[in-house]
Amino acid sequence: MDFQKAIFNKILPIGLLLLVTSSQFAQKVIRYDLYVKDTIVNFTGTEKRAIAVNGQIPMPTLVFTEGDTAEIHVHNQLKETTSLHWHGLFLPNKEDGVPNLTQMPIGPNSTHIYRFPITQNGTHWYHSHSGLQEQIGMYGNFVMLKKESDPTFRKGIDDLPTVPMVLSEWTNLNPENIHRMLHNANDWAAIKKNATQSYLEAIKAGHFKTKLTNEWKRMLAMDVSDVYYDKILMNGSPNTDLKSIDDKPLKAGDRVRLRISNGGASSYFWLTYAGGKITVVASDGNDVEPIEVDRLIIAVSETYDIVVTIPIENTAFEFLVTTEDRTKSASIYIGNGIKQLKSPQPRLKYFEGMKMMNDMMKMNGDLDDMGMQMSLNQMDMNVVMYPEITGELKLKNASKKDDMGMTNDHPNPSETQYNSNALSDIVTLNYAMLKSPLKTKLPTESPIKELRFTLTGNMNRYVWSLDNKVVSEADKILITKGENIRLVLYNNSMMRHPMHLHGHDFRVLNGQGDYAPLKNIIDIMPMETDTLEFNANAEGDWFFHCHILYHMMSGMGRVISYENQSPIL
Ligand SMILES: [Cu+2]
Repeated sequence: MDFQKAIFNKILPIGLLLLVTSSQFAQKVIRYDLYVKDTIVNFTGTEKRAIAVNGQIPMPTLVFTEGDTAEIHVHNQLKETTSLHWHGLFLPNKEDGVPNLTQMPIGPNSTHIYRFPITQNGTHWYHSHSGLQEQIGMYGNFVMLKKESDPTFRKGIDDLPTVPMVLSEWTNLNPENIHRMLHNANDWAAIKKNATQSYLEAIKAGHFKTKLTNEWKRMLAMDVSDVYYDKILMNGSPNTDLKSIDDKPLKAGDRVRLRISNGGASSYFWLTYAGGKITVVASDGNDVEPIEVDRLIIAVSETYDIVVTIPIENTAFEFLVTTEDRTKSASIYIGNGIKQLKSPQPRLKYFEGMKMMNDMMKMNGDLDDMGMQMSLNQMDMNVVMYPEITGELKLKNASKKDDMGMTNDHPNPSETQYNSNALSDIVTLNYAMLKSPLKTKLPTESPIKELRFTLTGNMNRYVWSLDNKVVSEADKILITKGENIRLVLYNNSMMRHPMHLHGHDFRVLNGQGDYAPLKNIIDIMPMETDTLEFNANAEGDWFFHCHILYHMMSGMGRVISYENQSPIL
């Protein structure tokens, strides 16, 4: 009795305190109603079917503050089922929005309510997880604001004028046809992009032998992306002016924070700015120590928060978004006055890339083990194709040495040969440069479970998988609550893959020790190995998959499932 009384006395004041605080900072329920409906768009002079939410593409930006409760009513006015996934969010598994895994699909003419507490802050996004709907409009930004009272609130960053921005692509082709054509190994996309490596072009460019070798290895024309797109969109438009934020005109000296999500289905984008350096302040919704770069690539489904400055008066500076294959771009002009353009990213030198791929491939089409550990996007094999980087010359010199039969101290390509930061004055962001401002160490007392996956695939048949199995052929990956999971991912395919884990952030082991950055997407280039860690702290069935839409639809993923949990469906 005395014991209970003691507790009661102790609890009482705390209870009163809670009462006071809850009246001061009442938990707000923020409700959004989203109407998902067929629409007709015209981005290219041709009318095409798309899906709009509340009449717009992209879907509306949803804004919350950490501590709110989100209540999102999804009204499906399509003739087909739909779903919405809240990318990068920590939430109860049943709210995760993966049809037939965490919920039943939302049927036509029905409403589904998602309700979950907002327990984090940062730039995230949301999209349909049903079929190929993401390709035709179902993507939008999802912003969770940090409270000013938050000890991690960064003055000069978290209080800057801010613009949410979702990048995407538009194709006039029906995505179902794209998917079919990719499986038919038709090189229509390359033809349209004028990047086809025909014999004639090969001879002209003096690379006939390279082309022949390629054919012999049964390689298709090499390409850095799968799909041809008609337009690149920033917040739904290829060209926009940003003259003011919250009705305040932008002027010289102003710093602007862009919350950028890559909502594209299969495109990577280079980000460059005509007004100088780009300061990266967050990735995948997690703060990083500010870092200045000249350019960065944003992988499919990643988010970056960046800060740019308007350096001089009466000028609008181009912020340029260019597809990785450099065939298309979109721009936003930041500021007021004469437009200062960013020089376009020069066209890729495909033959240089093809020749290099040849050198790296064995006769059976597998990649050669280059005898060095590649990871974290530090060595970009595409560097030989970037005219703006001086890499080509050094590579030529290296191979000349070999041709002359001279002893080579470094039989394998050296790190510098593919490191754009070592080869030029341009600073390119890579994952090793990201550092969390806070320690991200996992609980030390937890047991470690290591899971290894090889990213596998075949460009000719367009089959993408993990360990040569697609998700439907593979068992769920069982983990136990409380364990520390270490994921070691090796990419043994010819394409890069942005791997995404639902419901958790992982630490990227990138040499920053206790300050390893937290992300929920890791882009893995060919031949790279990356190691990720997370604490298993959220029960449920969580999808782990490549976020290139057509790779995911081909089966490149797994379900990571907590043991001994009660089934959801
Ligand atoms: Cu992929």
